[in-house]
Amino acid sequence: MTDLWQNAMDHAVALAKKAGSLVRDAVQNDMKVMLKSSSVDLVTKTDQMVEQLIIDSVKEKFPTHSFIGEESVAAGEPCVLTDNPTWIVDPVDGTTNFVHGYPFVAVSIGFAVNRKLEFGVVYSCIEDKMYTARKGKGAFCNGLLLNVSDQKEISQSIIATEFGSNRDTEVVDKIFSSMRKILCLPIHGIRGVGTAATNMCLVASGCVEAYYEIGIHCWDIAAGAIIVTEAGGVLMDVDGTSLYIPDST
Ligand code: LIP
Repeated sequence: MTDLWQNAMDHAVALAKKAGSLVRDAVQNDMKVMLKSSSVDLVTKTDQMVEQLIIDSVKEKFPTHSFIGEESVAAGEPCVLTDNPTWIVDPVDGTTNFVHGYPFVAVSIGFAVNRKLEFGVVYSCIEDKMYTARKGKGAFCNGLLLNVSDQKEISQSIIATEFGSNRDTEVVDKIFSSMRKILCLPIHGIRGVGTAATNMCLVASGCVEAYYEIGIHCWDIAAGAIIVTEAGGVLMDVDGTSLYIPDST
């Protein structure tokens, strides 16, 4: 049986590579930093240009497909996941890192059909690490098979999280109180590379036992989600129920 979506996945990998090289070239040069929801929620011309490049290419090759992109939604496009084949894209995941030249920036491309993820591509473009996963066919980093950690003891674990872009003191207090509770379990350590997609790929790689973040969006996690599950991991909402990507739109 021909793999219906392999052609789309191959195109996603090629797009991620092309977008990643544009991001690498622009790091620290694209200093036209704009603000979104707060003074620390940054966006640049590169975010917008990369997303438009991906949209134009997808529209040309797959004209009937739908698109959810971080910057399109920020510009007022609807963020609704339907049964239609849908590309869920964060063009520059880790924009703050990008602006500062902090070397973890990812192009994240998820793809869903009938609201189920079919493949995910996360290109950590400064590291030149291409993470990919196709439903039922495993997860890979530069072609090498990925498996999540087999560590069963949280006290022997590293947990990843991020601080997000909300600086309301009550939100910050909640973030730190959660981190304090987890750190004092105890655990070996808390890490975060500044991009949700890359944090999820580190879980899939087995070097981080878990990643959590409150207030994340579907474009941040769609590609990473299938990379984690294809590496043997699980997705969970804060109440312990399984995470359903459309709920995070
Ligand atoms: C980022 C996420 C990160 C979160 C940041 C930001 P962006 O995505 O990857 O996990 O903590 O606030 O949302 O905005 O760089 O694409």
